[in-house]
Amino acid sequence: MRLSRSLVPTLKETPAEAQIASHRLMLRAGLVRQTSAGIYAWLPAGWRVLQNIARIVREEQDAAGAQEMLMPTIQPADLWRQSGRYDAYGPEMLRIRDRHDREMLYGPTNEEMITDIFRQSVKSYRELPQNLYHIQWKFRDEVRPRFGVMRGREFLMKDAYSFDLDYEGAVISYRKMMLAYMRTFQRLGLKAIPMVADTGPIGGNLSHEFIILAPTGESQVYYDAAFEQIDPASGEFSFDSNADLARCYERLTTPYAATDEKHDPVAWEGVPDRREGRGIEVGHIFYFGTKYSEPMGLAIAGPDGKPLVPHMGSYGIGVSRLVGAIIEASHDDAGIKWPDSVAPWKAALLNLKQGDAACDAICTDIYRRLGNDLLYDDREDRAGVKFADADLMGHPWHIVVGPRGAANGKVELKRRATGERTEVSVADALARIA
Ligand code: 5CA
Repeated sequence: MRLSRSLVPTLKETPAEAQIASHRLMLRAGLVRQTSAGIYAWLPAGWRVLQNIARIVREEQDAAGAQEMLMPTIQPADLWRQSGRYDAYGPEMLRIRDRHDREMLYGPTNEEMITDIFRQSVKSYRELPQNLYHIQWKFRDEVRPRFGVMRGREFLMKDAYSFDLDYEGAVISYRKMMLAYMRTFQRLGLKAIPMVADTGPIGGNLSHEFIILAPTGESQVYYDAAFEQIDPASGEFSFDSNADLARCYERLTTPYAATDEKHDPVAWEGVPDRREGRGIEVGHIFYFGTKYSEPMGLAIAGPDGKPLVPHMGSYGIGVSRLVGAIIEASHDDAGIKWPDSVAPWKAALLNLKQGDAACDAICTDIYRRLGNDLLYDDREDRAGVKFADADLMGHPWHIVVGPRGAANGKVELKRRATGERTEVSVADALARIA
């Protein structure tokens, strides 16, 4: 993309309303603009990041055997009356009436809707287990929306729903999701810790939150330092058999049991190197058995011909919250440092002398080769402005083209994460970025 033709409205000044780094940087780097309290428009750069995160989430859900679908944002109140949650949910639910005076709502989550779809379509135990997910906007009328997209009112969530024949099956589905989550967060450049959690309005009796460490986090967490050595992409972790999954679960949850103060006491004996920190919740998984299937009348034919009520779980990832969380975990005074996997563009191309024949020729050549992966800063601005904006926007690589180097066919390549700079040929620069 050419920056001179793009809506990437960067700000020099720090917006007064933003209290934490990610919120400030998301506004300053032109990723989002607030349109109402807790509701944001995603501008081109922010939307690219959001889509990159969603793609990684999707790939890991698919790898764990979940099926993607799409449910609507607007739901009938009637479904929530059947589960008994319509009144219980309270003022966080945005309730709407249509022109026929029918009660509707903007979905805060989809347990009822997926249970309804499942009960219409699935008749036999032979069709289980299944896990269905979608990546869809949610609305929760939070009392105090704050920290930008971290606690919004409208936000993007990946929510998955598993259906199993019994408790044992449901535990396997739960463990698969736990491993898929660990892999997802690792690919996003984050270290996530599974923490035993309250189930709140979703219900059930087995639940973990996934917390990433950041000083501005809302939860206090304690964890074993050994947790930092875990690599969920290594051969030690696999979905291949139930025994593998049991071992992974064990390894991810004990003796590294990380928790907040609410859940002490915890068995910390034998944990030699206990750490504590603040954390941001980026995901939450629940097993809740027949809490929705039972009252909503979801029953299928079991192996013995008798009706069987499936055991369910649900699994959420805060896709839009992750944009803020990644920035909290990865920035400096100059701006964002995007991990390669989610950056809006792989590289920025800084033409320091627009109109210089050699500079323009090299830039045109690089732009032609990298195209959509590149943000070409072709504005008529001073070099200092271009440097500052590239650091603020946090592109993993900066290709700097100035008249002195260009005359010899050289460019300067900067790695944003480390600040390292080298003078290289165009071919070498392209090879390193690839
Ligand atoms: N039905 C379950 C699992 S699908 C559920 O809704 N779980 S949840 O309430 O914990 O939400 C899942 C994830 O969505 C959270 O871990 C969090 O990362 C994200 N989330 C929740 N509320 C907000 C919000 N107000 N703004 C941004 N993200 C949010």
